[in-house]
Amino acid sequence: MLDVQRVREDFPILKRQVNGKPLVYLDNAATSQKPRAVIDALVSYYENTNANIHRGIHTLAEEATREYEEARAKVARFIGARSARSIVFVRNTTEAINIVAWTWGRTSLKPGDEIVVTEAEHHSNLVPWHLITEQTGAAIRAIPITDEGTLDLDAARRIIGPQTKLVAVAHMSNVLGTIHPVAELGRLAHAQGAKLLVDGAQSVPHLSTDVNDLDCDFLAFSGHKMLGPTGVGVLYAKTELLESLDPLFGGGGMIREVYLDHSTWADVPERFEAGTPNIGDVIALGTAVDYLSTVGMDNVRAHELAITTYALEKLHEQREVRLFGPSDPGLRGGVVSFYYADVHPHDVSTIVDQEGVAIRAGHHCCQPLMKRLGVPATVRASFYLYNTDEEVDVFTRSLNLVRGIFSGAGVR
Ligand code: 7TS
Repeated sequence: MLDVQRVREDFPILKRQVNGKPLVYLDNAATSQKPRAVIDALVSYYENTNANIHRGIHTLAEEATREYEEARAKVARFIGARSARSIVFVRNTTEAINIVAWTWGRTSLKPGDEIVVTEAEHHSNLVPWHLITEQTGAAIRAIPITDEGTLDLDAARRIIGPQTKLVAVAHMSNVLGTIHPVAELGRLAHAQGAKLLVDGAQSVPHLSTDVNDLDCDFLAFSGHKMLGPTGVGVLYAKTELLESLDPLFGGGGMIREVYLDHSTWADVPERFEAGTPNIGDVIALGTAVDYLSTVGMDNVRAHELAITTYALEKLHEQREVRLFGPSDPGLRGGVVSFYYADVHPHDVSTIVDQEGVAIRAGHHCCQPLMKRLGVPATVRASFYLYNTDEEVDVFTRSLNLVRGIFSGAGVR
């Protein structure tokens, strides 16, 4: 069991007021808050250890290198990767997927090949494929989303075929909260000789993740959504696959030998980490992973399931709310999206902000999904391990303000 009040003590920002009210932070799908340990790790790195890595042989350089590589090992353990060599540090999920597109995709795709995505993908898992299909002549197909907000698996079985070279899918939707059956999609993909890329931006921070269970070829996620700093993310790939790929960026740190007219590459993962990396943030991401591991990802999941169940109940009580996503909380993570009467989601967000409540309104970088849902945008509340039922109450009560302000506009 998770002691939420104790957890909250670890997050300094949760003590602040917004518009004279205690902050209620329900925008965790956009980015998470940071525990004191992560903030301290950053400060400590710059106060005590700052040096470039993998080059100097002075004490600071060796300490910084050791801490950086320890973070890689921690991340590997966190997702069940057999080898830390499978872990490439990048800026974020977006960069990780782009690297796969421009390394694996550029050399593996040709006209007639297909990349299979879903209707619910974040733009980060669509636009890189648009760019690479323009270059290679491959095509994109999308698995439809049912009215319940789940993946249409029958359609997936029809769509994934011999022409499929990659199935690229988010493990958890950042709008609907749906947890997609990625392992099953992986089995369908692998049966056709295709690869599986999992966009773990929303899942790795919230669900216990084991790359062996998922049997994914690539997994992309962002540190900032899992208590870590911005500016650091992870590309995991099966080691043999990573070894088979050429680098995308060239420069210092990623070479074996350089001549005036050509060069040879370092082993993985260094081959994919050209130039001075984001050392301090990587080390602090290692601290975030320590924090989550100590709390226990099963506890994080259980807490989010309980709070999401409660939030769905409270929102169901409001007639004006049109909820999206599966009605069974067990099928979803801690993300709740809805449309409130005919009030534009941006207005809802602005009004509840007056009560100190931070939520997100918009298309959430999922324009194709918005079209599927038939709305321009949604209101979204997203939870993490430090959120409480009382905060859900503050949020749902603040919706009454929206009703009050818009009562002349058809909202009762
Ligand atoms: N994939 C999914 C499923 C996401 O939810 C996000 C970010 C990304 C990829 C991109 O992550 P980044 O760290 O590279 O930016 N999602 C959101 C969101 O829902 N609100 O703000 C960012």
